[in-house]
Amino acid sequence: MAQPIRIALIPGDGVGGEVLAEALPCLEWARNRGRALETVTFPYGADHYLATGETLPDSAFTDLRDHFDAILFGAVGDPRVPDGRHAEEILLRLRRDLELTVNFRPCPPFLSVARTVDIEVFRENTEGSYCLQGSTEVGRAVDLSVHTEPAVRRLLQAAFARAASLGRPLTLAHKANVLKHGHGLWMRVFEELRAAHPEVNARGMHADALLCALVQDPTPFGLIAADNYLGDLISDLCAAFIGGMGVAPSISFAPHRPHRCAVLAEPVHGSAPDIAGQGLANPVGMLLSTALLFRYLGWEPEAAALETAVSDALAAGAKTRDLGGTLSTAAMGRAIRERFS
Ligand code: GGG
Repeated sequence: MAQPIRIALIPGDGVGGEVLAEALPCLEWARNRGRALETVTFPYGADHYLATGETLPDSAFTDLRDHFDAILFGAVGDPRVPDGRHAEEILLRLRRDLELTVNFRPCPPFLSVARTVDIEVFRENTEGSYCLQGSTEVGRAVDLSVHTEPAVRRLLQAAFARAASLGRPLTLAHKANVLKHGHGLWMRVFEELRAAHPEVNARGMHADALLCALVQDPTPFGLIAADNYLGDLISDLCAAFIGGMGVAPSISFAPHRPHRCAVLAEPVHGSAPDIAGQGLANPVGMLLSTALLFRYLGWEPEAAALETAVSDALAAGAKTRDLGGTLSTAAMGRAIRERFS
């Protein structure tokens, strides 16, 4: 009998627990279809930090790293922790120390609200301006932006491989005209891979011009690769083309698999403390992230069924408040699940 896939559940803060709760019946459904999986829930988030002073203890990190295959994450961020320390030490640490270099943020066409958009953002997930190195002095603040060739190469290789397999264009967002060192490195690796992949229609584009072009007409774009900061901004903009942050999924993975736990799926949205606890959050981003996790695990029928169920539910008019509807988080989850084939 195959060893079960061990999935760690981390609801985190705010609406994280509410949307993650809607993913649990999907895991149960996959199990009932014969997928061997087991789950363990971890308490890390603002409540746990405020009660105990612990963010993510080293023992928990090593347990996640060595004894789990995947993490399904809700969201972090809480106004009671204004410096965001717990968010850094939980989510950003997991991404960094599990070496989850590739953050894949697709905007699937069935979610498009106006024009048909089919963009996939490949965001470097572990370094750049989010490397958490810097200093604040009187009148002077520094945030370092660190780019290493192995991480840049891993991210771009994943993007080129995907572009080649789909036959779709790839754009690198950069500001190498100003950020000569960091983005100069990105350009060098990009040009090398472009030469190695003549079959991919690949180009670099200054990020400011790219944002302008995206807002004017997102339809010609296929895949977009970017560093951590630009990828964060660009993927949120792209989420707006498909219905907003509530519907946008993401999955982060380590293509080089340095540890047993090499994947973390989470919705793009944060903890949304303004609507937390009211049943107003949209579970679609979480459920589509769960579908991405199923696909990563090789469970394609379950991934496709979940995506189809979301697409059908939306097409039938099932909508939470952010999409102009009236359904609660739980009612939206049910409307999707009742369409499972
Ligand atoms: N589910 C995504 C989430 O919780 N985001 C909150 C956050 O702190 N994000 C930082 C980032 O995405 O870089």
